[in-house]
Formats: sequence, C-alpha cells, structure tokens
Amino acid sequence: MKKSPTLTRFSLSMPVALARQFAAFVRAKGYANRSQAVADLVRNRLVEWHAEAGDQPIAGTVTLVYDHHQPHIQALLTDIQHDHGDIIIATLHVHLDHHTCMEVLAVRGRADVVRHLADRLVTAKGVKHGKLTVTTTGNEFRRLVGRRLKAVRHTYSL
Ligand code: NI
Repeated sequence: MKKSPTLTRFSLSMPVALARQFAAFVRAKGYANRSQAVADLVRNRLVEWHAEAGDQPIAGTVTLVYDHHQPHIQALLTDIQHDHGDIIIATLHVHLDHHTCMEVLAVRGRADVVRHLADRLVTAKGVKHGKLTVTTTGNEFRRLVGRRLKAVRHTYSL
C-alpha cells in the first residue's frame, strides 16, 4: 500500500535582496535548510492567525513603516483609518529618516474587525512593513489564553 506523502514541494519567488537577507537569517538561526525555516515562519504566523480569528474582544497595535514620498500613501492610510475611527484608540507617527515614516496605531475591538483593519493597512500599496500585534483586553485574559493554547495545538498537528 502506498503511503500518502507528508511533505509537499512548491516554489516561490521574492526580490533578490529579500532572499539574501532570508539566507542570512537561515544561517544565523541555525536552520538545517530554507525549507525548515519557511515552515517555521509559516507555523508562527498561523498561530498568530488563529489567535486573531473569531469575534472575541482583543487589543493590540498595528505598526506600519512606509516611504511618505510614495504617491498617495498618506491619503490612503488616512482614509482607511477614518473608516475605523471606532476601534483606533490612539496613533503615533514618527519620522524615522528623510524618507521613512513609522506609524503605530493602538486598536481595540472585535478580533475579526481589528484583523480586517490591519489587513487593509498592511497590504496598502507602499507599506514596506506592517504588523498587527495582538494582546488581550484585561477582562478576556483567561478566554484568550485558552483559545491561544488550542490554536497552538491545532497548528502543530498539521
Ligand atoms: Ni513621517
């Protein structure tokens, strides 16, 4: 009887500069190969994704880095933020250098709504790096921890 395969192979493309940095990351962390490193990164991201799913109340921050010379980027990010004024508690804008801005948004609301906002901001054209970091609203701490543990178990059984 033929065993079903436990590994699958696919190819991916990325900018050369990013691939070089990834190779340095793989060496520095001591991964056996790039596949192992990619699988680890995907697993970590899936754990976060499970924690952000559903409609439980969460709080967190969205961090965005972008070049403000990129056409329309500031108007676009402002438009998206105005659509979600009810879940953005505070914003911080830092001019990192002549070109680069960092914006940090404190957010609080239903996980799916916060996630939707973060996805729109992070995928906006011109954003170089963006990330939603989820924490708990104090009241929901037990519930969220329970969900997170469940998500971890689920992910590692893949
Ligand atoms: Ni700036």
